[in-house]
Amino acid sequence: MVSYLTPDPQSVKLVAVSDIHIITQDDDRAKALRELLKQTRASYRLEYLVLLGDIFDFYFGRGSYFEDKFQAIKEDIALIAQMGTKVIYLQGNHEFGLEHASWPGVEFVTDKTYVAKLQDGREIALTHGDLLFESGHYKTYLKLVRSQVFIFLVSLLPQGWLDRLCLAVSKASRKKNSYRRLAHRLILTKALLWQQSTGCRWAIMGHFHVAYNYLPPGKKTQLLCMDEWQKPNALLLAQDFYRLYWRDGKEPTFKRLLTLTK
Ligand SMILES: [Mn+2]
Repeated sequence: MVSYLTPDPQSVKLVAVSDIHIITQDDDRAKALRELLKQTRASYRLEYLVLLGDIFDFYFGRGSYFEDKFQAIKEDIALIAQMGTKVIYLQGNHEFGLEHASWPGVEFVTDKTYVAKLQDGREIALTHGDLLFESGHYKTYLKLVRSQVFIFLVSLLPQGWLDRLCLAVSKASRKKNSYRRLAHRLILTKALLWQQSTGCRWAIMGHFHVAYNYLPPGKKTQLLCMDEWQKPNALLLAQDFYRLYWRDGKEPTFKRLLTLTK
């Protein structure tokens, strides 16, 4: 069941975005995000703004290079935080050292899970998604790139050079990934296990670029995944969940999702 009714702006409590993979703050995706932030500021009084990881194609949180590079976006987000909205930024697999980042009004989270607690009692578990698949190799890799020694050493490198290198690596790995078929059943099984461990009836993840809305039969839980950003989009939580899609200069479209009722 899909409905294109716009949610009542006053009922919108949470907006989430992820996997935008912004390269520079002037690229089309950055412009689309800034437009969304502007519209959000004008229309909603949110309890939560969730940046669910991989907002940038590469971001390193130690030092000021990347903070300066994305200054305009940082300022747009600060304006929303100033309105009393809790801004949560979960680290994705293209982002490193976010425990060192400090943006005004933003809480950076490098743990696997964050639970957003709405005033009406609803609790929503959030995860980027890459950590659902912690194979032996990936665990070893994470241990290395997240160690403080490694982060310190990387901070000594010329940051412009590091930026260009990591963007090139990311581009190459995307090319490879476009041939990879996603094992949807496996992803949902892993995600469901994670969600059960949080005890939350609602959960949102990113990373897989597939618009799942999983209501497992016989269970009173709902699991959502953020859609691919080829079409700029966000997930809204009002009474129900909505996906918001927009294109430059056009009215946004809302798609109401089949939702688990309270
Ligand atoms: Mn990711």
